[in-house]
Amino acid sequence: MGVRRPLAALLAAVLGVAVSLVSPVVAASPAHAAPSGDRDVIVHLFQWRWQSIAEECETTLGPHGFGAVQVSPPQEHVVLPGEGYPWWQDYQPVSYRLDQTRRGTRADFVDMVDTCREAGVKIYVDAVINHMSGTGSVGSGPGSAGSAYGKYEYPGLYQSQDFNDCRRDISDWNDKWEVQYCELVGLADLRTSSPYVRDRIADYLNDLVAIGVAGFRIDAAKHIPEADLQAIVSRLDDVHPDWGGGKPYVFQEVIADGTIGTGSYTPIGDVTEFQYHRDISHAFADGAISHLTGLGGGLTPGAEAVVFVANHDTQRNDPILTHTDGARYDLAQKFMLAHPYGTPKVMSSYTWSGDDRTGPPMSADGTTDPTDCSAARWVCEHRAVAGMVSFHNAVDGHGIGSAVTDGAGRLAFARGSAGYAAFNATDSAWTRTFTTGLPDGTYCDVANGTFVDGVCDGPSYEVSGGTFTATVAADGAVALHVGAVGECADPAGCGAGPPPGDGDCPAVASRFDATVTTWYGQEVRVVGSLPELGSWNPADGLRLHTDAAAYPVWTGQAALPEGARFEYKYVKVDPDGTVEWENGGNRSATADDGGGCARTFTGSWR
Ligand code: LAG
Ligand code: CA
Repeated sequence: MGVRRPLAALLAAVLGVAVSLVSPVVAASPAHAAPSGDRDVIVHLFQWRWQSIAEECETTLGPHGFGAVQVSPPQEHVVLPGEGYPWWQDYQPVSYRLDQTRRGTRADFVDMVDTCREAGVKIYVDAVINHMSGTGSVGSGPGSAGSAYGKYEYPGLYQSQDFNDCRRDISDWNDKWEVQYCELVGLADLRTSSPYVRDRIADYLNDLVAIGVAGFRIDAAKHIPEADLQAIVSRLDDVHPDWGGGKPYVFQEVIADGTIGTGSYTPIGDVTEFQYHRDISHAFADGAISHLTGLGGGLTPGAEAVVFVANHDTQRNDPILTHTDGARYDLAQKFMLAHPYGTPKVMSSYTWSGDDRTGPPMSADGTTDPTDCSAARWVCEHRAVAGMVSFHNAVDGHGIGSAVTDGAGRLAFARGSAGYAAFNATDSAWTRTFTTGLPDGTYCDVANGTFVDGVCDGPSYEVSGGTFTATVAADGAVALHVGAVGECADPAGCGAGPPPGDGDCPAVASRFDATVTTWYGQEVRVVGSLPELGSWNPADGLRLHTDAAAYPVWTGQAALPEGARFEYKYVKVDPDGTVEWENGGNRSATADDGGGCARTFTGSWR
């Protein structure tokens, strides 16, 4: 970090904000549509209303450096009151109108795309293009926007000839033809080999591109013959100039098996890597993460893989590690953001109990409620990992450097000289000194806080000689990077950093022993970020004293709140009030008692 100047420090103390000489990490829009480089992190705001997504882009996603939102399918869908308006209504299209879904109107959708773009966040649409509706509890219209329909009959759009002839469920999943030409859970399977069908799908997707949508998740991609999907993607228009033009970003949902692998689809675009999901989830669930520096080895090349800990299907059908696992799950999502393999997709869930058809919080007519992250059912777990998005962006291009592990549930590694992260998937704290490639300085811990516009709201650590010592909490992490250099803006509110003390001291009797050579009449003070140290105002700093026997050691004492993290410097004050600050960066420390509610801080003038 740049040396924090007293004036800046004073302003920071007065205004309650950090004044940093380092520019914020929020990057400009990338010059290309494909998510490479910084700002490629996707968050799936599963089932969120368009207006709620717009607000989240402005308040949270943009400022924290998220790259894109995967939104739930925006096309008109079946409405199934008899099944309690399940979430999966969306996956049964009845037209490509955006006019009215349970998440809002076309105007709401357009406003969301604009608002998010202004916040630097792309919208990726979940494109359901393999099929239309099934028979279900309601086999015919109207759909959410009022369109009449029946299975294989969607007036003005598709008729019977636009569907494949198999017209029964896929039964033999080892038969590639069946997987691609028969029906996935009874859903009318589009004849995507037909130019007419390809054009209709492309019209829908290009309507979205014209609105400003920057990419697509291709639902059930494995069930669309590769050549058909290629032909559809080749019809796509270029994205909004703010995203640099070029083709939309495409990532395809391919659950690879022995019959169809991801490699069949990578010539078309990126693919979801489900084996990564299984590997990372089992590792964190089992507390066996020591080998994860190699995560992704042997899988789809990372540059073509979209990776995730859980998605909306796996959290229901085949849960390994989900939001119900709390801190351990958050830890896995943080790890995903720290590790270089793949394009990370962070999940954001709502809860349900019992029936996994349960839709999101909704009104009586099945319309989705606005998201309220403080309400019971919206989990909003993406917010718990927001700081790690800045880590992901800052360390881009740096591979995994030196790593340390306990051989079981603890692993820490460098990302070159740009970052360092430690993970503890055990039930007890992990204290050790880590050797990093980071330049010396004070770093914001973005695993436990965030760093936005130069303001750190988490703990901070001093890297000195390339090393720092930390206590990584049970199921916790610590992550430092060169884009988040600075100490906590408000030490009292920054939560736990290094050992915060055991809470048994009303205050820690903190003694400062400073070795400072002075001329007669000068005095020495300790000036720092706590009120007891003058809140960076030398006039209010802690006065030190010396005598003939002790000189040049100056000593003073202050009662500091136990666990308080603070920074400070020595100053010399002349009889006329002139202040001389010592050189170099701020000293940083924690008022943790080594027992006995007392602590001595020692140093020499620089
Ligand atoms: C997907 N990826 O390939 C989605 O990620 C997944 O969530 C979708 O299934 C699936 N493909 C089809 O787009 C979801 C539910 C299914 C649901 C389906 C259609 O997981 O359970 O099927 O959406 O709404 C439901 C019933 C079935 C019924 C079908 C047709 O569960 O029993 O046969 O509707 O009526
Ligand atoms: Ca198909």
